[in-house]
Amino acid sequence: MPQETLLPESGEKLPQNRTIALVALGSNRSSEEGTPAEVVEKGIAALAKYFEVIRSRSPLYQTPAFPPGSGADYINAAVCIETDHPPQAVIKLLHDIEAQMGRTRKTRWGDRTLDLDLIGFGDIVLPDAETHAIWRALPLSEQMARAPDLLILPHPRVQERAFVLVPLADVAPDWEHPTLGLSVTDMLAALPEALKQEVVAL
Ligand code: PH2
Ligand code: MG
Ligand code: MG
Repeated sequence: MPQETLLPESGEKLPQNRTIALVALGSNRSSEEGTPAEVVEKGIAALAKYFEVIRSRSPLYQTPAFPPGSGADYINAAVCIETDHPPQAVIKLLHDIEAQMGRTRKTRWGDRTLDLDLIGFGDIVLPDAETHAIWRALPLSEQMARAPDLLILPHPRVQERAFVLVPLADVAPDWEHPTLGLSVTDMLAALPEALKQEVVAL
């Protein structure tokens, strides 16, 4: 697909409408595109190409698959972007980049070539605070059984995942979760030490 069609309005500069978007990257399967580390680097390069401003990127981290025993170790990273585009357009672009890296979206929670998750988008809460709280409280078994067909922001699991919060703390330590009222630093501090120590910088 020609890049120009992905975000036709990407030439626009609307700094007053700019929002911070936080993107988490993960890969635990080699493909024609390369090893997980190479694919995550390619994913970051693709983000840098398509978005107006990349504020910062984290190093790569090696992390055990969650849930424990569910597969090979992941390579995870995070990127902080400034964008003029609405979250739906950003999600579409993330899916386009995943597809370019050979991801087929057949098995949820299965091994993946490249997973790009939109973790936060400024202080936006989607679809609404009440539905968001329900998703956040969902037990693991139900999370895995029910695929959200709507965009939920912030990502309903961000506060639980060391493999997301450790890289996020490199790029946006002060970003505040709009319904929990906690910064990335706060959420990371609340996680058990043992979980954080499993996230190892390469
Ligand atoms: N992503 C998942 C499921 N499990 N585990 C780790 N360590 N890192 C991930 O990015 C990850 C996972 C679903 O997207
Ligand atoms: Mg994911
Ligand atoms: Mg995903």
